[in-house]
Amino acid sequence: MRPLPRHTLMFTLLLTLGCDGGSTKETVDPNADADTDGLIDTFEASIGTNPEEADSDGDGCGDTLEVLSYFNPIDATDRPYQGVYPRGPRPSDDAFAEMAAAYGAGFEVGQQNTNWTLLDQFGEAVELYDLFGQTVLVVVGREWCGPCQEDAVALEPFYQANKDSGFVILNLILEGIEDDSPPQTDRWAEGLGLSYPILSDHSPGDYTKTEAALHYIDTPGLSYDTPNHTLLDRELRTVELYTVGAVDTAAVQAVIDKPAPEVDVLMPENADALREELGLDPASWVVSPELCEG
Ligand SMILES: [Ca+2]
Ligand SMILES: [Ca+2]
Ligand SMILES: [Ca+2]
Repeated sequence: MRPLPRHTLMFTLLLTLGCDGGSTKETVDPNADADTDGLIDTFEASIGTNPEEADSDGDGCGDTLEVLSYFNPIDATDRPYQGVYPRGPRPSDDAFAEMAAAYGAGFEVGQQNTNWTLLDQFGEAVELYDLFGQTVLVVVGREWCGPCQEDAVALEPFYQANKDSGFVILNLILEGIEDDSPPQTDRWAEGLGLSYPILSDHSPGDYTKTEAALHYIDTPGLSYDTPNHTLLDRELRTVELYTVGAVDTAAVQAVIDKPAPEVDVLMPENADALREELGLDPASWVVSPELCEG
């Protein structure tokens, strides 16, 4: 064996002398997991969860489940719920900002859509940016509008056939069964047998001032026909804006068939083992809310 160079030897000797004063040394276990939830303390520190609390935000869903299924473990309003829709890894805010800078931020064709949030038929918030990685069809309708009902019903089997491939329909409802009345999204979903997100986007007296629907028309500020459709690709860029009438499902299918973009997210090294323990299907983004308490 080759002898160590002298200066290294000296250094080692000094280091040993310096550290060993005869007292008991504290050993730090790199795999320590104080709350025994499967996420080691150092990983929890890196994602901001409490290493001594298995459910950091107290929303009934363990940190491990939330991390593995792309929910926010330090936000109690964000968790798997009754009407949960598949969710994939979400880019960081910085990554979204970079995409917006590269493609332009807005709603015109080719642009990176700006984020928005609306409540669904279960009263849960659906945020556009949580759907990154999926092909999104925004469908705008009104409860009193017959063609809107027919369109929504016609889209259900297409949604069922493609939702596991990363496709989601966001059905924005502007008005209820009477002109300018608030929509009842649960009534719309149940009455028509729809399983995709139905979002209330009501703006009393002026539907050109809605939260999201007003972005998906070609001439902002003007009235819009329903049903209308806007197609977003898996990076949430507008592919086709405001088409009125029946959906061209072949065009939608072509976008669905494109692969999902890669996203850098922090995952624990033992993610596969933890998924198996929790009964999560690694090939699917769907997570059962029954895995949470309450
Ligand atoms: Ca832990
Ligand atoms: Ca939680
Ligand atoms: Ca949470």
